[in-house]
Amino acid sequence: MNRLRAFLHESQFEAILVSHLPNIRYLCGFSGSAGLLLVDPAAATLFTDSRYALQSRQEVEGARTRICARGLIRAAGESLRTSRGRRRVGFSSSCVTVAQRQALESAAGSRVRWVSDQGVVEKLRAVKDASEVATMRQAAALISRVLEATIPSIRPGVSELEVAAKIEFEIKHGGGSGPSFETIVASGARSAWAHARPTAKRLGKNELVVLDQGAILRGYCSDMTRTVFIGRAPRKIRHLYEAVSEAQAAAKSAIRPGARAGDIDRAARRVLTGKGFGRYFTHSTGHGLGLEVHESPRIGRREDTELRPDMVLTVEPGVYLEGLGGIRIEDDVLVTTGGAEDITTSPRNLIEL
Ligand SMILES: [Mn+2]
Repeated sequence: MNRLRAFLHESQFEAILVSHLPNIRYLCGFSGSAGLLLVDPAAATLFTDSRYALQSRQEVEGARTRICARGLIRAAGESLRTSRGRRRVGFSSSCVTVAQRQALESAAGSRVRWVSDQGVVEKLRAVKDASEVATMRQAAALISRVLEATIPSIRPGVSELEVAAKIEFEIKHGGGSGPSFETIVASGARSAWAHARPTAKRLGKNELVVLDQGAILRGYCSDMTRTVFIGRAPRKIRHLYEAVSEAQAAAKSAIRPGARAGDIDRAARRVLTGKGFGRYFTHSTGHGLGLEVHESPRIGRREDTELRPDMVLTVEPGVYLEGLGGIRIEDDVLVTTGGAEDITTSPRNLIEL
């Protein structure tokens, strides 16, 4: 909140209306599903509804709470009405719909000028504090244990959905509040779909299986992918796996404070391109991780965000060949003063089952 107020001052905003729920949680601790947080230099007000009267009393710090009976946008907007002068108020242009913007304008009146907040809270969130880093280490350790507990259930005849159910059971059994995204279990030719949903398809012998899973622990996400082979992997699969593994190692060793996000992506891409597999690497190398499973910074080709200590990123190159299948290896990495540290710990070699 203090860092946000410094931004208000520098950017000459009189207030900022925070509407993205993870940003609200980050700033004042509120984890409910309906809220708007108005922050000005002197005070902060959380607008929520009666379902959250008790919860907000327990969770909210650094803001007062207003329980609204007739709509949060209306209450927040009306609180900004002013009879003289103009007020410059920041809002999140990437999270507010056209209809919400119109409702805000009509509640706040024509003297309020709505200006994009430039994603300021997302930028603040990219660098984690010590307690966030500690929680993220635990979320990463949890998903590593979940995979270990799941490996024995990965065998021919078991469906992708059954494996996904086992993963999600283990997440909650291990103390996580749930998966941080829809668990991916994709086998055989389906593993070439980078973002496949698990289906009733049964795992078969001599198939690749991509397992991409994440846990939420006390609000913070982990995200880890491993690829296994059911049977003894043929030479071509081993060769592809080694290439992805080398690309991942190259990306990790490019991570250091001051490096640009695009440098990390290019390090991974260079390895795969050098081996002739560049065109099968169809997504970016990774993304920031925290209260959301995808957050700032993106680790893509054209991203120039400078990496800083205590950012947490995924590093997840992959190759996807139609008919043959896909291979992806993903870890969560903490940017340190000297480079990068893996916080997901499952073995990275090709597991043959
Ligand atoms: Mn990921």
